[in-house]
Amino acid sequence: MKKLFISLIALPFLLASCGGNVKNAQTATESTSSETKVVENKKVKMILDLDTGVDDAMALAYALGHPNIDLIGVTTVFGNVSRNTSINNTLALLDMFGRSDVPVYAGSDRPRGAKQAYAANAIVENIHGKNGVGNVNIPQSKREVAKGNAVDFMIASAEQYGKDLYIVATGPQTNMGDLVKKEPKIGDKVGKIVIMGGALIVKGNMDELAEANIFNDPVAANELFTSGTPLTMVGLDVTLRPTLTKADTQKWRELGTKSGKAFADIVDFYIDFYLTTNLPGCALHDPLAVAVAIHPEYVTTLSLPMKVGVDKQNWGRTVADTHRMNDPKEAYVKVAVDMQVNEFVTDFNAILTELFSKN
Ligand SMILES: [Ca+2]
Repeated sequence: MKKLFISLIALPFLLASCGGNVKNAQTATESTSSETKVVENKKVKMILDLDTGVDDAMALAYALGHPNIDLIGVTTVFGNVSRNTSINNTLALLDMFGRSDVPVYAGSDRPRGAKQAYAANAIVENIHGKNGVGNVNIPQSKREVAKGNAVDFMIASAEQYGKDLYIVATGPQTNMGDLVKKEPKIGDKVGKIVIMGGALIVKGNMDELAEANIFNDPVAANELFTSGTPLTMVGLDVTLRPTLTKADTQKWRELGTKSGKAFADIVDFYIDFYLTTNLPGCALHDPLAVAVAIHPEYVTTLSLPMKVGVDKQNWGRTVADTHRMNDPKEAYVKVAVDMQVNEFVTDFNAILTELFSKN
């Protein structure tokens, strides 16, 4: 991977690691190993923007369990499920962890240009289950969705918390596109924006070019990527590398708690799908994006002027814009291209096990 990675560095001056700028590919690789113990040792406010399927559920659990994250709200979008199912799943999961204090806001229910609300198809249901949580029955919440919409909540939170606020979006980027249009300076106001989506140097998972979140609304993703908003893209280049097996979920089940048993069943459904691919277990797409917000040392990034294909041939392709390559100011998207797999998986398992042992 490292050899492949270094050979791909056509523009060394653009290379950066999340921990700070470095001068060339070799030092980038070295700096990754030297930064493995660097942790942002502060508690941050976080908003998650979710299309709550199985890996969003794991991302939510990771955020709730992480000692450095204060989850102040969840905004919802369509994707793995409809927007309304995303709301219901998020409310139910928050109840499961005794966190009915966390507000859940409605975001967009459809991609740009769609005439009707999005509904999941059979392919997505085969991955996440008809209900988005592996067809596992979890008690529905009696709580209502919060008043107000997702984007207004994000903007108000940015005003309130400023650089202490991190936004992590792990569904289609429709709400995020709306956000940068309504508040073009959002990137200057908040501490960090991280998204799960895209594929730079590996092929997509919808077709050769496109990753699913981006594929579901490339127009909105392109609005975000070309808005001048600094963000970190955590895509398939890294998210297919850490995996979870049924040996891991069995340990959750053996905790004997409600959440441990429920999550073991939910994630086993997801693992069953991945076992039909060439992976040994399920990928950890969304939780990795949350982890990278708090632990930038888990990934090495390339800073690039990114865009998203919106024409038929390039639908959903996340790629550097050759017309902006020579302007360093345009390289505001950090694309994760390498990662510390063991460090993340160990951290992820420790945090979820601790959370499940208490709920
Ligand atoms: Ca997701």
